[in-house]
Amino acid sequence: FLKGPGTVAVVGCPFSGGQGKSGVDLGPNALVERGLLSQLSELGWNVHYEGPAEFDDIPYINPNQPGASNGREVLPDPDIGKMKKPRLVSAVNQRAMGIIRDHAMEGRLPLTLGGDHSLAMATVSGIKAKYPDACVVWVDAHADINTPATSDSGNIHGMPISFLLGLPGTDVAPFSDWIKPCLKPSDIVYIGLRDLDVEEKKILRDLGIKCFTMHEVDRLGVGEVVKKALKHVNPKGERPVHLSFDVDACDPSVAGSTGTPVRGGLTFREAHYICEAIAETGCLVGLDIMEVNPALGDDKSVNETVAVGCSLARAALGETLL
Ligand code: 5AB
Ligand code: MN
Ligand code: MN
Ligand code: MN
Repeated sequence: FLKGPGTVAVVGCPFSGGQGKSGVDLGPNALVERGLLSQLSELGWNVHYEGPAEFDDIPYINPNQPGASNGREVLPDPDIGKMKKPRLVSAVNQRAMGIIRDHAMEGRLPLTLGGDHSLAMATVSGIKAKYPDACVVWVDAHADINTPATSDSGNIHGMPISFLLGLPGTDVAPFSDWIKPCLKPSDIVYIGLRDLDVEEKKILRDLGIKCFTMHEVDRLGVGEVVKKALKHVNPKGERPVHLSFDVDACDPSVAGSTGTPVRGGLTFREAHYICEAIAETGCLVGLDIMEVNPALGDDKSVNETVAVGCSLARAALGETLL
């Protein structure tokens, strides 16, 4: 698979429908306007960018497009079970998946800019279509493994992993029209967890999914944690790696402008170290920078969070490699 700087396809996904706070749809443009594209060029990457993905024509009430949009008829999107905006989230992800899969098929490394983390349904499905053996490193304060039945909030950004694993209750239309369960529990490892729902803990235990919570980061140090995490999913260093980074993995003092901040997160260096260590493996085939919300927090927090989103992407794409 990919070695060294090749072509990175930046896929902006301005979408907030997987959760309740507006503004996370502004994340992709904020990262691009901060200079992400030229920063990646300077690292030696050939940067492919076609502007943000278009979701405005998707015919369901879209929190990013108040009222009817583009003169098109807008359909209602009532809850399915506890799931909020299920048709919209499914349609957006189905479209994003096609874009990401096609970039991967062309040999580009998709860098998806969220947008809320429901978009990982698209990113992981798209990467798995090209690299069936890919493993996933999920860096997040949360496990995002609720099923439609276990979720308290109904927010689909807390559920993408359950769909990718095909857990009970996820074989439901419209998602089942396009998502194939493509992950096994042994294909994923978590780093940074510290805010899990009771039912999520039970799922993680029952499936034996490897988790490095903040407790392990404290005990072992981030260096040892990443080493063990990579050894778990990629023992021979032969598997393609997809890194899904939710900026709320970082401490709120580092990345406060995000919808679900949780105290006690990764420091600036710990967060970057994880990305650097994955860059060092030479196995990275897909990258997500998710949940940057420039509408939350004061100017300082927004500036720092957007800057961290850019620097995490650079770190994962080899900024510190000699
Ligand atoms: B994020 C919570 N577990 O299901 C839920 O930010 C939070 O993508 C989910 O990690 C957080 O609503 C989703 C309480
Ligand atoms: Mn997340
Ligand atoms: Mn999170
Ligand atoms: Mn979040």
